[in-house]
Amino acid sequence: MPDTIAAIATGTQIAAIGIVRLSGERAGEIADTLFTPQSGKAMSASAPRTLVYGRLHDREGALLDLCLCTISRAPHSYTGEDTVEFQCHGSPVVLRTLLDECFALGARQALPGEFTRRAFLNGRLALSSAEAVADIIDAESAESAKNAAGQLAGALQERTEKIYNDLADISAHYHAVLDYPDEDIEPFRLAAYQRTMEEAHHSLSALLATFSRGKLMKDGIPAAIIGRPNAGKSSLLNALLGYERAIVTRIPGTTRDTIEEKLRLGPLTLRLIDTAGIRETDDEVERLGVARSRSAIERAELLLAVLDGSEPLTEEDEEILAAAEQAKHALVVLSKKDLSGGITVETTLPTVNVSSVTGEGIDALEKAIGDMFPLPGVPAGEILTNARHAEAVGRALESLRAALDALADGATPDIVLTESENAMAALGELDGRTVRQDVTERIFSRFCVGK
Ligand SMILES: Nc1nc2c(ncn2[C@@H]2O[C@H](COP(=O)(O)OP(=O)(O)OP(=O)(O)O)[C@@H](O)[C@H]2O)c(=O)[nH]1
Ligand SMILES: [Mg+2]
Repeated sequence: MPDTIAAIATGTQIAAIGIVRLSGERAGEIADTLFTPQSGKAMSASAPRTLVYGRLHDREGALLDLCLCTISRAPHSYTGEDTVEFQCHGSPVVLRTLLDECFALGARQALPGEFTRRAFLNGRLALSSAEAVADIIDAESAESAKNAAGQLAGALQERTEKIYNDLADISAHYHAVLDYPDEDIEPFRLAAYQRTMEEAHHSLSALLATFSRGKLMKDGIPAAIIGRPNAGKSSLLNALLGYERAIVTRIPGTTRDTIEEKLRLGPLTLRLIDTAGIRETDDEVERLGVARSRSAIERAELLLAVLDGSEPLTEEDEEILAAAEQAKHALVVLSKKDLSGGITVETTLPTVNVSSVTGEGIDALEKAIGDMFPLPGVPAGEILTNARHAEAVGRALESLRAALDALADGATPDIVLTESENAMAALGELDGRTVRQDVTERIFSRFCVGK
C-alpha cells in the first residue's frame, strides 16, 4: 500500500459538517491515536463501514470535537486501500487542526484528485467513471448531474465494453486461425465479423452524435446579445438575469465592453454575453468594444439579435439580421414591445416580441431558447460530454470503418485485424485500460483536493 494521504474533503467554508479523509496503510493507526469511540473499543477494532461516535482529540489527548468516524478496509473502500473518514462539526479550525495532527502522525497532504486516482489505479473505478466524479461535482444543471451520475455508475463503460469484447472475440479468432493453421479451427466467419463491426459502428456513431449537445450541457451555451446601439440589449440582459447587471441609459453607445453572466434556464446553462452596440464610430474605446462584439458573434453558439421594435429598421439592423441568419442558432428579439410603432421583420428566424420594462415576452423568449436545444433522447449517462471521450470514440469509428472497408475489399486478414485492434485500443482509452500515464495524471490534476 503506498503512503497515507489526508485531506479536508468538504472545502474551507464554515458548514454544519466537515469531513477529513485518510487513505493508506497508516489510516487505522492514525484513527486509533486521534479518536476514542464511546464504546471504549479501538477504532481499528470497530466494524468496517459503520459510523462510530466518539471523542476526537490531539496526540496529547486534548479534546478537539465530538464526532463520527468510519473505517473501511482494503480492498473494500473507495480507494481500495484502508480508509478513515472523520465527520466533524464543519469548523475550518477544527478540520485544519485535525489535518495537522494526521500529518504529524505520518500522513501527507493528498494531491488534487489523489483519492479518485488511487481508486482508478486499484481497479475500483473505470477511468470514464472517475472522470464523471469531477463532472458530477462541477455540474451546473440537474440534467448534467444526472448524466454524470449515469457515467459514474458505468453507463459509458458498459456501452463500450460490449463492443470491446466483441472485437476481442474477433481478434482472438483471427489469431487462432493465423497462428495455428494446422489445427482444426473453424475458418474465418467474415459475414459475422462484418455484422458485429457494423453494429459497433452504428452504436458508436449514435454515441458520438450526442457530443455536440453534451458539450453545451456541460460547459454552457455561449449566447451573445447583439444589436445596434440603443436597441435594448443591456435591458434584455438585465430582464433575463432578474437584476440590474449592466448599465442602461438612453445614450447610444452605453455598453463599451462585453459583459458575461451565467443564466440557468431549466436544463440549460447560458453564458449570456451583452455586447457593445455595433456601429461605425470614431470613438476609440467604442471601436474596441465593437471589435469585441464581433468576436463574441464568432464564438457564440446562440445569437439573440435585438432590434428596436419601436423604430423602423436601419441599415445597421439589417447587418445584425444577416449575422444572425449565418449563426448556428439565432433568435430575433423585437424589443420595447410596450412602446407604440411596432415593426415587422421579414426573417426565417424565430422572432419574439419583448418588453424588458414590463417583462412581457420574456417567458416566451426563454421557452423559444429552450426549444432550440432539446436534450438527446437517450438514457442518463449516455450523453458524451467529455472531449477526451469523444476523440477516442471518433478514432474507434475511423478504425472500424477501415476494418469494414478492408473486409468489403477482400483485403488480407491481417489488415482487418490491425484496424479492429486499433479500434479496441481507442475504446480502451475510455475506461482507462490502454491509456497513457501522463494522460491520467493530467485528468486527476484537474480534480479538487480531497476528492
Ligand atoms: N420603453 C422601453 N424602453 C426600453 C426597453 N428596453 C430598453 N429600453 C430603453 O432603451 C434605451 C437603451 O437601452 P439599453 O438597454 O441601454 O440599450 P443597448 O442596446 O444596451 O444600448 P448600447 O449599450 O448603447 O448599445 C434605454 O433608455 C432603455 O431604457 C423596453 O423594453 N421598453
Ligand atoms: Mg448596452
